[in-house]
Amino acid sequence: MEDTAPKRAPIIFDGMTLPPFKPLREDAEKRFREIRNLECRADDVILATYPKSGTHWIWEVVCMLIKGSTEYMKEVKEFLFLEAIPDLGAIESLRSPRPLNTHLPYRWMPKQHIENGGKIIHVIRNPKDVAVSMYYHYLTSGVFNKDFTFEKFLTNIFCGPACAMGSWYDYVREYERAAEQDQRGALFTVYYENMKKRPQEETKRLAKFLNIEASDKLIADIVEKCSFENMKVADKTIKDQSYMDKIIDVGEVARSSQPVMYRKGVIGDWKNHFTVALNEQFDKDFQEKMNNSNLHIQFE
Ligand code: PPS
Repeated sequence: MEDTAPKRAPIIFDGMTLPPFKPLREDAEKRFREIRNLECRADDVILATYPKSGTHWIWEVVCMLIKGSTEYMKEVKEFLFLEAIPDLGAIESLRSPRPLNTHLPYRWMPKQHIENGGKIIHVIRNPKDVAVSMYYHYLTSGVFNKDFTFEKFLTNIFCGPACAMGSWYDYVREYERAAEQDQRGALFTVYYENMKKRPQEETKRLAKFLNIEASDKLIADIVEKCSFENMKVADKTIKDQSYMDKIIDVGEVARSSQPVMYRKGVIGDWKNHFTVALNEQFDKDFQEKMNNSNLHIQFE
């Protein structure tokens, strides 16, 4: 059964359009300030991602590394998603280290976490695949009508303030600057594409960054458990999806038979959606905006 979600006004704050989680719907500025002023522990780990960059994937990997076990978290990733947690004070009762996650830009990251030199993992995915993934997310959750084309999305929404969390460029460049200024090695960058191509090696790098001793067997088992196919099944069979009803109003998202989160999980699906003209225009824009960037964005 498919339905179309009733249209509600977008939530806009600090030049960004925000996902419709209840705390943001109620008072976005209040939640942003609560996050900025969050009481942090020295060993908190914060996963920071632009939407559709592989947050669910890397969060599960990080959780398994922290636990030293390949058991899936029963909780959905949103259970520790700073923007969505109904009462942020609830995380005080959690055991350390806490694998928190957020889509907030660096300027809104918890001050205390930064002062502590607390660990931040920033996941980057190439913006063409992010755009495709986000387009389908909006389409399946009823934000767009079925006749809203990818071309319209790319030209009118993606990379502007109407896009979730604003422009991809602003987001990744802000984290890039923070990483360049980070003297303590607290900000770690993971590329979605590297994780796809060399999951073993990248998972080992993550373990090292987290100061976790992990055997090759544990790393291999985590890679297997966190493959796209296995996570897609776990999402349906293991995760407590009822939590989503606590953090998002039923009327905000449409029901759909299409998967919103575990759609394809590949590199390069953009090739099936960009026309030659769209691609040329995108590449031109990309060159200009990433002109002096040292990020290694991989489109295939
Ligand atoms: S969200 O809504 O912003 O939290 O989404 P996010 O989790 O950041 O990104 C969703 C995309 O990540 C893909 N995904 C994976 N790819 C590879 N391996 C694994 N295990 C995996 N898990 C999730 C997911 O399929 C979404 O990408 P698309 O291209 O839409 O399939």
